Amino acid sequence: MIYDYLLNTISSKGAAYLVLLDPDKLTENKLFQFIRHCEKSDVDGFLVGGSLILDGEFDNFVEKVKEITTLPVIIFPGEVNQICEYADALLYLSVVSGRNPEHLIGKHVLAAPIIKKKKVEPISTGYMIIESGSVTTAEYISGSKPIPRNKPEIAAATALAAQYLGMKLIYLEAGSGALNSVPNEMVKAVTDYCDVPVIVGGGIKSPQSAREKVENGAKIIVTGNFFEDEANWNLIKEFASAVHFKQPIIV
Ligand code: 1GP
Repeated sequence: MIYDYLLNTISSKGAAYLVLLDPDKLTENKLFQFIRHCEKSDVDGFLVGGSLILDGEFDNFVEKVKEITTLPVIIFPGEVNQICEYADALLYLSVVSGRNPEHLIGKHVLAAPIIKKKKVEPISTGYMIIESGSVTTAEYISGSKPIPRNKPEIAAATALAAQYLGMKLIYLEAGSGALNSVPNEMVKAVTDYCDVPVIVGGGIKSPQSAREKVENGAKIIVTGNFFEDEANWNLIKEFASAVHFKQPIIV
């Protein structure tokens, strides 16, 4: 089970590091090289998906990723059509920061029979969109208001509600390519207040910033955009080391 794999990784390395693969931006050749780079750099797994994918070949993309790597591939779905049998698991996201019923139950009803048929492990996740300086794709597409970034108490109460509803992960999302990542104080407020592992992603652009999230209690860090620029690939290892605070840094 991928959920257990994540818990074990958190317990052995301190926190887990996942890289988001964007089907729209990675050509086949680049995908192969990038995944090899991530494997060598101690990345713990991949997320695939997003709020808006222009390329319709989602299933093919996931299949290709699985052919290249033995690391877990987890769907991070933006829509019901992003469910396929090649993935190991899927974040079964509820946008608990918003009040749009489609993203609280509507899409789930449509997705559930497909998930069962395709035998993908669903991991129930309370998805919280946090204001990050400008309107993000996640916010726009989900048709919901983000949590104000200066209101850590709202974030903490929302996360606890998600935990009490039985969700197994909380995802604090600033949005892909966000100007500002989720504030450290908010990460701390949420992780102090609830017991389920907290993922932090969106706008994390340095190993230092990743480390700060982990120091404030985040258990899984996600980066995506930063590695769109190939010149940044040599920093993947530094990101992984910053996240894996229980492991000695090997240069
Ligand atoms: C988006 O949290 C992820 O859902 C990653 O965001 O692309 O900004 O790293 P970035």
